[in-house]
Parts: sequence; C-alpha cells; structure tokens
Amino acid sequence: MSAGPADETSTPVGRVLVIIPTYNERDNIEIIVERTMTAVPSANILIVDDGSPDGTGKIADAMAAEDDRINVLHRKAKAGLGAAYIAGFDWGLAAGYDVLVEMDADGSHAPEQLPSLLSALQRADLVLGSRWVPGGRVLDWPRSREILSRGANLYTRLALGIKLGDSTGGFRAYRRAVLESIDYQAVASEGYCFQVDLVWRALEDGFRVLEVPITFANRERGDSKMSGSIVREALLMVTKWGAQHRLDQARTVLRGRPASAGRPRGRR
Ligand SMILES: Nc1nc2c(ncn2[C@@H]2O[C@H](COP(=O)(O)OP(=O)(O)O)[C@@H](O)[C@H]2O)c(=O)[nH]1
Ligand SMILES: [Mg+2]
Repeated sequence: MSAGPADETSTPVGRVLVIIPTYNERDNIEIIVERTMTAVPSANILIVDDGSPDGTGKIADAMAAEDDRINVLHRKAKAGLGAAYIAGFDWGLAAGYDVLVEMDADGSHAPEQLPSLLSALQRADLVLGSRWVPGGRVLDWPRSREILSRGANLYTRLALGIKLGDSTGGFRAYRRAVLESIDYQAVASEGYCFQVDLVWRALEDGFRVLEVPITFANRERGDSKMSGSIVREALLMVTKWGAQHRLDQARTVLRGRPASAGRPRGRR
C-alpha cells in the first residue's frame, strides 16, 4: 500500500501500525493504548502478547472487541522482545501498513511524542526516538540503567563506526520499505542487540536514519524484563560485528578496492 493523500485513516506518511509487545503488562496496557489512540487517532495498534500469565492478553482482546483499530497477536510463551517484533512486522507488512512503529507498553515511551517521530519520517526511512541527542531526556531512571544505556551506545558507536546517539532504544518508526529490505526475520537476538542489529542493517542498505529527541520515563507499574543475559548478548554480538566490519574494511584497503556498500554477510 502506498502513502496516498492523508485521510482519516492515514497520516502524511501513510497508514501507521503501532506494535506494542507485552509480557505481564496488565496494569499498563489499557493506559498505553488509550494514550496512543488519543495521540494519533488514525493509527492502528497491534499488541503482541506472549501468553502473559497475568492476563494482559485477555485485557487486550477485550479492547480489540470494542475498537476496530486495535488488534492482538497471541503467542504461546515468552520468547523475547525481538521475536515478538518479528511476528508483529510480519503481521503489519502482510496487512499492508506503510509505517510500522515499535513502542514499549510500560509508558517509558510517550505516545504523545509519536507525531514528532511520524513527522520526521517525512524526511527519513527510519526514525529513532533518541534519549541521547540534544533535547532528549530520561526521567527517574536508576543511575545504573542510565550508565548502561550511555555505555552501550558509546560502545556501539566505536565498535561499528556509526554516528547515532541512541541505537539501542526501542521507540522507532520504520517505513515498510526498510523492513522489506533488511531481512529482519534473520535477526535472532533480543533487547538492545535486536535494536542495534535492525538500525545497522538499515544504514548498510542505504536508508536514511534520523534521530528525534524523546523524553524517556522509567516504568511506573509492573516489572522490567531486562536481564543480565540481554546485556551480555548485546556486548558479545556488537563486538563480533564490529571486529568483522573492521576486518572487511582492512581487507578492502589491502586489496585497493573501494569499500563495499554491503554489510558483512557472514554476521547474519
Ligand atoms: N511479547 C513480549 N514482550 C516482551 C518480552 N520481554 C519484554 N517485553 C515487552 O517489551 C517492552 C520492554 O520491556 P521492559 O521490561 O520494559 O524492558 P526495559 O524497558 O529494558 O526495562 C515491554 O512492553 C515489555 O512488556 C517478551 O518476551 N515478549
Ligand atoms: Mg521498560
């Protein structure tokens, strides 16, 4: 589906699907969906629930029964944020959406800032909501999480040689062409690493990536699913890709050929 003239079911960038992955977000899901529909009434929503034991999926079904803009994808068991987004992207592309948005359920990403992301998408193919560019902020985040996020982004910039302030964040808007190009189904990682992988693939496929400042708030209700294994995975994978990338650059220089535009295929 192309981005035709705006009507009540589309924005200037076309039809938008906001994908919200959930695991045990019973106390957050209704609030985040309402805020999203108020902020961008023309957007549709896809909740991807991994069989939350706390009944989040049932609440989502009840909301979907009341409003055609809300859809629910039920998956059997907790399989991680990355796998939930892959299923959500598959669903959204098959349903013909022009723009696919990633957003957390816990209120850390403010739906009221979605219009700013969508507006920037008029000049880009992928827009990242960024905590670490001028104007970006974090509220009430434990110092340890802030240090981890800043450190992870610094490390990613150095290892991969990319200039982005916040490549680990999960509040973003993709034009469908990006997802059609980057083979996201092959991304096996979770959390931070999943986000870095997607943006790196987009850059290496030549898409325009823009960052817009966001205010990121710590979750008020429910528990974080962040874990040490997610951090270790990100560190390991980014190091591996970085080493491979540098090796490829060195090989190119030694052979005296111009740098290839393609991403090192071996890392997939
Ligand atoms: N479907 C699904 N959603 C998940 C999973 N893990 C985390 N989420 C959701 O992903 C979003 C971000 O997770 P969160 O726990 O807030 O991570 P944090 O912000 O890094 O502390 C929230 O909406 C979670 O409910 C998962 O395994 N499956
Ligand atoms: Mg969170």
